[in-house]
Amino acid sequence: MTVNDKGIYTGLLEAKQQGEKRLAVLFDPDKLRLKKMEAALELAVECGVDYFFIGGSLVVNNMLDGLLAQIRQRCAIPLVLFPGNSFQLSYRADAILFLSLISGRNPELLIGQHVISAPFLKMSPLEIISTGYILVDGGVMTSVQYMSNTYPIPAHKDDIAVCTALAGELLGLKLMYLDAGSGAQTPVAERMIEAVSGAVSVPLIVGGGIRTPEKVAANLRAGADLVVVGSMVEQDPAVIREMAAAVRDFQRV
Ligand code: 1GP
Repeated sequence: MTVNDKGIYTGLLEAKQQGEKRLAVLFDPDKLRLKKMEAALELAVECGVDYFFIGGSLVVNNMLDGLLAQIRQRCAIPLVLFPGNSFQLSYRADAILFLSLISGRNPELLIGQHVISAPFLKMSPLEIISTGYILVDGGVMTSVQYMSNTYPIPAHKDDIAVCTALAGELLGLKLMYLDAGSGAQTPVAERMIEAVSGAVSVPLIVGGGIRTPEKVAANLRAGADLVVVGSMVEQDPAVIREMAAAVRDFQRV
């Protein structure tokens, strides 16, 4: 639906300017079951999913390259790395969200891992999209919270989220990702999405704990430009249909 010769980021910027919304499905290589992945790929193509995000907090198995190759064989949906650490890199993707965990104060995830991966990325054909990653409390200890050793922003502290996103934008980060973490009990509230999207002009990604098409639509109304769904698709790939319909219906309104 959105493969853009000018690149993924330009595609996102143009979509934002035109008020178009995007949907990404997150595949965590550790959690994926082959049978479900095949169903998910088929539905993603059929329903016009815009991107696959690939990554996780651990990625303990050695599946990343294989997974990317498998998806690539079956469809042309852009593959965007969403790495939990500097081991989750591969030339087989199209782009990488070069994440800086700006809600946290762990220097490794603000700059340390970036230094380690910079030479690899500089040589790579990947499109590199610098992204401010803002972790918001999702009501439960998520893997990303534990693994990153950072405090998430409290769910009701919209002002902290806004100032964090603003600082990220002023530092030159090209995307903001508001995430309650995979499997969050409580997804990021619409009020916070609205506050952040009103404060920054870069495209806003929202994910973590999104379980219903209604929440997808509510996030888009609040100002999210791209919504990410992971766990629900892992449980039941059929949800792609209704999540994608929510994005499509939103564009029609
Ligand atoms: C996590 O935003 C993603 O970083 C997706 O979260 O797995 O809860 O959908 P879920």
